[in-house]
Amino acid sequence: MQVFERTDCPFCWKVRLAAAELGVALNLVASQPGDPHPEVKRLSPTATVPVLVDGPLALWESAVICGYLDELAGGRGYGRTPADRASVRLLEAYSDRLAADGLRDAVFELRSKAADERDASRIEQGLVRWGDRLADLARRLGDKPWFAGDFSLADCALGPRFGVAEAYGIDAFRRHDNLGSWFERLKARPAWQQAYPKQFIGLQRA
Ligand SMILES: N[C@@H](CCC(=O)N[C@@H](CS)C(=O)NCC(=O)O)C(=O)O
Repeated sequence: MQVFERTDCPFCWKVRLAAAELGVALNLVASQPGDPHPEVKRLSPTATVPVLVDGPLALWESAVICGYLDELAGGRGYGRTPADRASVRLLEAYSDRLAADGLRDAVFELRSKAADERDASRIEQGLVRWGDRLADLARRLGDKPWFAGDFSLADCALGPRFGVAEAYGIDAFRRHDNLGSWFERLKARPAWQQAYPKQFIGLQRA
């Protein structure tokens, strides 16, 4: 199975982490930011990564890709009961949409501009949104070890958001003890090292 991807993209990172946790081997093909691989343009109507190719099948939404990998691996990654599975899918949607939206502006400024060119108010407003998401996520996690109780693909989805934040020095999540402990537990899993990005755009400037 081939996956066209960008090493720093949190959606791609989620797919790599899920695959590593599920024990599914992927053949990764690099696509460049802003200049997608020709196969990505051909196979994905959104021209976004990740794109998974398995024989005649081409999948271009990370949540659909994770669902496919989970089914290939036996279907336990999203939980056992229909209610568990729906809850994990909701947490994944939360990560893909709300957590992503909370973090995007601050990371964009930090990674693509020199320090003296950054829009401080955009960073500040972005961090306020991210802070609101963190408070909500801390409440959802509560005193559970993992977001859905047992380890699941919800943790694989949320982990890279925190990983990106950490890489760019946005460590506000540590103000919530439970989120900080959850993230350390996640980082201690062997799959985390296997899936970790090779580089982050513009990090030398951050
Ligand atoms: N909903 C999509 C979002 C994917 C997405 O936004 N990918 C970004 C990278 S993080 C992308 O491909 N941007 C265009 C580019 O890098 O050229 C998914 O879950 O797969």
